[in-house]
Amino acid sequence: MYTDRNIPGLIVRAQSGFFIVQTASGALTCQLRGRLRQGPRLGDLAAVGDRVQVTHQLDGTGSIESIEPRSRSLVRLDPRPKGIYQQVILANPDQAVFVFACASPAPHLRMLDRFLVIAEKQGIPAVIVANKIDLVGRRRAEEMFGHYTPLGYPLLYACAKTGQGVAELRERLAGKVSALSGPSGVGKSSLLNAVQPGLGLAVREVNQATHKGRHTTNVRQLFPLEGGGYVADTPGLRSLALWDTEPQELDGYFPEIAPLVPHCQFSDCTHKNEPGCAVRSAVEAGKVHPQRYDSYLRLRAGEE
Ligand SMILES: Nc1nc2c(ncn2[C@@H]2O[C@H](COP(=O)(O)OP(=O)(O)OP(=O)(O)O)[C@@H](O)[C@H]2O)c(=O)[nH]1
Ligand SMILES: [Mg+2]
Ligand SMILES: [Zn+2]
Repeated sequence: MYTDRNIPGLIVRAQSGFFIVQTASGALTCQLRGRLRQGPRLGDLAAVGDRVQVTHQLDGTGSIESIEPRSRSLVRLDPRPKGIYQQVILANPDQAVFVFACASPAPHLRMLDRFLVIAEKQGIPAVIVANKIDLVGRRRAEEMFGHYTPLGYPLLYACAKTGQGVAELRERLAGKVSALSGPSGVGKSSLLNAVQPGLGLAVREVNQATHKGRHTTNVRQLFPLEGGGYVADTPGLRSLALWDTEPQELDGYFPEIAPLVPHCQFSDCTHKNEPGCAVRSAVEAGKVHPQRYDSYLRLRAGEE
């Protein structure tokens, strides 16, 4: 039915300039209104997760007339000839679920720490999933990931093969817009298929496991969940953006470090070598995990 009224919708899929917008009366394939596309830009104008206003066109497609400002977003920086392009992985996420495997591939916890800092900076609540516990056992998994629980991040131990932790993940996702992120091959798609068998997401074949760095999941898409809400199965976020972050600002993005900083002897303490550093004392006393402290120092030094 043709109307020239603006109707609200949610972008659930984006590919090559075409957007699928979910509205109360169904899904509509849309393009951006021409005037929105004008001018130079160094970031996605519209992305999955954006709330938009669309109009119906006579040919049965839709046109995106306006895009609501984003409350927050997961962004990947993509260096291009004209500058660094901000690629929006997911706009307006309610939460980020960071999936890592206990083994195969071995957990890259410095990457997890980096993701957590990005989530803190963007104000996105984070959940951690330790998948493939069948490969190491629960005890070993807890040795690897257990220190994240006291930091306030919900931590789920899961196995997409046996279904362990899947019900809890399903509950965590219900009613929210979530991004599932993590390195390639950790089992993000497998877990989502277990959460909702109808999804049928592509999972890497065992004999393709040697194709390192190649992602099985590529399209940016939000999948509706039976329990309400949506989930995006995003490709691994190796280069998730952490830009414009001042070194001191990092203090606030480590929940266990932030409350210690006022107790350092020097107000400009870098928590490295200064006398009277409350952060170092806490590391020495076993109250701050040495790996987290190491991640902190590396991020502070501007390392990837
Ligand atoms: N042993 C074991 N293997 C798993 C588990 N979950 C997933 N796998 C296997 O791990 C491999 C990668 O799984 P995917 O679900 O494709 O991983 P992904 O995180 O979606 O990977 P990308 O899409 O490339 O980012 C597949 O061979 C899965 O069968 C698990 O809990 N235990
Ligand atoms: Mg995948
Ligand atoms: Zn200090």
